[in-house]
Amino acid sequence: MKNDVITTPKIKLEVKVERPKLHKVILVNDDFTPREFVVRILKAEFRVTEDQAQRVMITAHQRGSCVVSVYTKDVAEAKATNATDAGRSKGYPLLFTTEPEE
Ligand code: TYC
Repeated sequence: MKNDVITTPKIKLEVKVERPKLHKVILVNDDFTPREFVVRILKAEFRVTEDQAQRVMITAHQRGSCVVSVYTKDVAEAKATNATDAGRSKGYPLLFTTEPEE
């Protein structure tokens, strides 16, 4: 007993928290959806100003697609679906897709 050594266990707990990966919502150009309708949907679903909506719409129109915004996966997918459905309900082929950020 007299030679017993009492040691304190050295246990280090490391907690790693990773930020959830953000997902881009992308507006895809088409030849049929009216420009004003695209702008209206951008403003309603993505809460952007008239100016920002115009710029995103024109960029997609000229380059084929444009990133609208980034959100967590669930929010990005829900917004892309809602915005695409809004076009579909009017008979337009308007399309919003999502993809993870690098
Ligand atoms: N290209 C369409 C037109 O000329 C307008 C448009 C812009 C449609 C962007 C979709 O993602 C889009 N009426």
